[in-house]
Amino acid sequence: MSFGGDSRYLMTIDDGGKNERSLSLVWRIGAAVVCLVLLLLTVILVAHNTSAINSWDAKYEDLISNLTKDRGTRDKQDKTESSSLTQTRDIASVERDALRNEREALKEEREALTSERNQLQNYSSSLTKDRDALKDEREALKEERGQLKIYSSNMTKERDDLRDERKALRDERAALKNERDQLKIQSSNLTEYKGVLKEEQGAIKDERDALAIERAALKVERNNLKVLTFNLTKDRDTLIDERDALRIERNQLKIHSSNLTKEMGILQSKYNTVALRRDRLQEELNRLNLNQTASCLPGWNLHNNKCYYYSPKGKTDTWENSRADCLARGGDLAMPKTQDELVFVSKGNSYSWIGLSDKLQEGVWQWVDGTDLEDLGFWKEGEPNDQGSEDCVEVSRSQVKWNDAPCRNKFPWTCEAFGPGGSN
Ligand SMILES: [Ca+2]
Ligand SMILES: [Ca+2]
Repeated sequence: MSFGGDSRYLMTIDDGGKNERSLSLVWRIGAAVVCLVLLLLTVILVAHNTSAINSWDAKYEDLISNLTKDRGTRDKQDKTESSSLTQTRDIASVERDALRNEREALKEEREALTSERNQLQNYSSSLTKDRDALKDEREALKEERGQLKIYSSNMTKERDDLRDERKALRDERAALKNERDQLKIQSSNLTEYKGVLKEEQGAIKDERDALAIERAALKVERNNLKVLTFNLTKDRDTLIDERDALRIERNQLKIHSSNLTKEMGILQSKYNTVALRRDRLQEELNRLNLNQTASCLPGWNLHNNKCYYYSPKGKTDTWENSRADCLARGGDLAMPKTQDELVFVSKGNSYSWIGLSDKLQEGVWQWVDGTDLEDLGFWKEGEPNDQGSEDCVEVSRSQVKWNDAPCRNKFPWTCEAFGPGGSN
């Protein structure tokens, strides 16, 4: 079936309506309305064309009538005008032919429109069927709409929930914005603080390096101190041992000192006795000097106003006994304090005890008159050496030098006493 441009469109809709029932109801109704409008317009156009043709026919007949009426009068008036009219008539005839052709064409068109109208009527019948089908579909759609309403209600509720959620999210976003701003401020502060920390870190690194150097130096010092401590510990232990030994020795010396003090008291008493005796003898000697010429007692030898007694040949004794003999003879062991006196004292015997000892205090040499040895004396080379506790002094004739020897040894001895008119 063909209806020109509009007909193809309608056919497309028709075929679509048949094949695709799922198109919307509104679209189908609209298509039906458009088709009806087009049918109405076609009918109106056909009617109008028929009317125009009839009008043209009437006009033409009127014009012929008029021309016929005027032709008699005009033939008489002017042959030239007649020619013009003839031309006009020809033109009118041509126009009439044209109009007739047009009328024929319109007739054909009317027939075509009539045929089209019939086709449209058929199509309308088809559309009526479609409408019924669409009504059924509309009912189905109504039902679907009810379901959609329920769905819409649910969706509305869900939408409200989503709105609430959106509101909550907006609030949360606002809170997050505030938090972000605070974090920005905090970040700025932290950046500044980081700068400060970096500077501080640099300073700490320098300090750490200095401390590392110092620590290395301290380690070396510590090791040195360990060695020193070890040595000092050894020294301390040694000193402790020495101290203990010295304490023992000190205690022994205290006992010895106590004994010596007692002995010194005894000796001091003896000395006082002897001194008293010496004074008496001195007085007697002075008395004798008044009556006699200068001389020593028999057995004594005068030298530089001092009298010396040599022990008899072959007789020997300890230092103490030798001194006791001298004291008994009114003198004491000889005290050769000069080279001249030493020579004189030494020549009496090959060896002789003299009145010098360190019996009271080791190393402190003292004459028997209680005075200390104040000069270097006349010691042999290497003496005094206290070899085997030597506290008493002897001289030899061969060397004319002093030597310390054990007091218990037995030697000859030399005594000394005041000389005539002099003092010891
Ligand atoms: Ca000694
Ligand atoms: Ca000696």
